[in-house]
Amino acid sequence: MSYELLTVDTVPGYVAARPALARFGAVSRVREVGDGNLNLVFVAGTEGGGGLVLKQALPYVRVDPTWPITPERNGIEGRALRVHNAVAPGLVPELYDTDAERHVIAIEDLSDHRVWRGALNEGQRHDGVAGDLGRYVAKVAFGTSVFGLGAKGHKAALATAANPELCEITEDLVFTEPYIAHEHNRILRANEADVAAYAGDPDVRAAVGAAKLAFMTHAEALIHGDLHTGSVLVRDEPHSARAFDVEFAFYGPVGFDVGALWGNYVLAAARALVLGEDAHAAWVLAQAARTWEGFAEEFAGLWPGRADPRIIDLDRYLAKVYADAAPFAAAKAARRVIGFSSVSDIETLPEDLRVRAIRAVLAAARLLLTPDARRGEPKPLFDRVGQVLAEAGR
Ligand code: SR1
Ligand code: MG
Repeated sequence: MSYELLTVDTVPGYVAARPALARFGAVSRVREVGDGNLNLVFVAGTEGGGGLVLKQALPYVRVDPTWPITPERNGIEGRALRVHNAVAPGLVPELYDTDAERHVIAIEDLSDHRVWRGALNEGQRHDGVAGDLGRYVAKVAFGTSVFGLGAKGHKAALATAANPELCEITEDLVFTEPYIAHEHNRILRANEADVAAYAGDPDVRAAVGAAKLAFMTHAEALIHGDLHTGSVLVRDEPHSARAFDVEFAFYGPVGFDVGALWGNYVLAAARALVLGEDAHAAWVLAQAARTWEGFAEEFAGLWPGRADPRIIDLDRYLAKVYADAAPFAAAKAARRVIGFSSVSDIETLPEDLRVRAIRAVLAAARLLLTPDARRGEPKPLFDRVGQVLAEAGR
């Protein structure tokens, strides 16, 4: 290892030695709270009462140390977070410091928030979050794209934001491994036929293949790149929603961020339905329209006078994002019930309910991969998704 990893004991000295963090004063207490797949995360409280979070990249996957992964992703995250703060302030954590030698970023302490996935699993409703996230995606989509930056600005920004290693993880884990026999896949015996039917369907494979090509080639904006409900922090009083963990950020299709949210609403709804929480499932699925409305309204509001109408018509671009989002949602939901890195929505269910939830998610993914799902409005689409989930998850 060519750099020193932080520990709860070394964080106070580390913070004291960082000029950019001098305003926080002495660190008096430290907790390691990382629960994701990749990084160390420390919450540091100070004597003055303020706090900050240090996120350090490990040079391997935290949940599988035999799997090397570049720590340079930390610098990529810092650069993306700086940009996202500029275009979408208040919707992401503030960035205080970046350390390219130790692969650490220091960001705002949002300990008074909680991870949205956990709240959804408990049946909690945080109204307004889905719309905020749509607005976040729109601000980033506009502000980092050819629409907000112009042709040369877009090309210059694109040249500074390559993230090939983390893109490769997504290309493999989301778009490839669930559709082949792979050691990462974890499939319950009772779901083997469901997965085989889904992954072996030529229409499914063609649609997922087309989505993968779009992910790899549509360099529209500096998207979040991993916008699942575990990458969102929420707070009720006062209301707040923040997207975090932007280490997968790259110039990609805007519909991938919308689709990631939609796919995770499908997972949350499948959980609720097999638990008999029908009203919660309906609320969760209604968030797909809230996200889309937030996105479309914010994007349309940014458009007049700023985007060059000779490039593309607004409605056509919104239709393009929508058409991309549906198959991305399918791929993002399906990967969580077949391949590496499942989610607590599904994993914490008793096995008999997990089998039904997985079957339901795959049925919903099939629907989202159909040509009809790529046009229209989210309300009828996600009403139909709810019906399919309920029927398949019986
Ligand atoms: C090896 S990384 C596995 C997953 O964790 C991240 O949250 C991304 O979703 C990635 O696919
Ligand atoms: Mg993450």
